Amino acid sequence: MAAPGARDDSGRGRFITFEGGEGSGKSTQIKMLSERLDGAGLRTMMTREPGGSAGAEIIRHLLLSGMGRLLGAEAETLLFAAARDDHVHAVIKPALDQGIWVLCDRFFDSTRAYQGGPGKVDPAVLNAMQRVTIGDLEPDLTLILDVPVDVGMQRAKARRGAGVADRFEAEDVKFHEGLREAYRQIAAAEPQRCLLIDANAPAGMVAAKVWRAVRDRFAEVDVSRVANLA
Ligand code: Z5A
Repeated sequence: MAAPGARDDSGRGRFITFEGGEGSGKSTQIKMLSERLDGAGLRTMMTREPGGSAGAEIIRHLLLSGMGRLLGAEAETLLFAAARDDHVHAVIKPALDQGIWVLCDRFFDSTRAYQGGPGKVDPAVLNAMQRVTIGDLEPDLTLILDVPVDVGMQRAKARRGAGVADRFEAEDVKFHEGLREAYRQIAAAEPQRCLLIDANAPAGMVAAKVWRAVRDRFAEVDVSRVANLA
């Protein structure tokens, strides 16, 4: 994990994860950050969980269909862990080793928030799975996008249109309130790694906060190369 403002000359890429509830705007912000980092001359890769590798994308399909839920909370959590194991070993670690900055839409904090929060899976089980799947790989920075539940659900509903809600979108307001609280607790417990960002604002304003956080954290980001974006 990077200390604020620290420079890493090892040649390894940085690992930045985005977290938040439904409709918090993670995918939108990852794209905007990726463009800025590319403009600063850094090589970036966008990826997501569950999924991001061939094996994990198959498991994603199962999970979002609701199949995992039928197996029970622990077994569903194991499916997320299996997907993460493949993603970490096949995609994330090799990219970081090549000096690529990996921007990941959800990572282990999603398991902590969804399965450990309203899902009520025992933290000891989550810790054990985390040890097996990611070992000592920790994000250098985790940006948690915070929006009121009704705002997030409204955004997701508008995007979905006439489509059917997936496994997690279909959960009730109480579930999503519990999730928001779980993310707030994660941010409070790990202030060195995590930053809670108020994402209830136009995308451009949120992107400016994200960019500031990334610049403040990583001395390798050369803002002088990014026209109009410093
Ligand atoms: N899950 C889990 O339980 N355990 C785990 O370990 C992991 C995941 C890894 C994956 O869903 C589900 O798996 C997820 C948690 C669970 N469940 N949920 N819900 P997914 O990958 O299909 O979707 P998601 O990760 O939840 O993404 P999302 O919430 O649906 O979207 P988002 O990436 O946060 O937001 P977006 O796509 O950027 O924006 C959503 C819409 O809002 C879109 O139309 C945008 O144009 C609009 N938007 C974005 N930003 C703004 C602002 N600032 N203002 C207004 N409108 C905006």
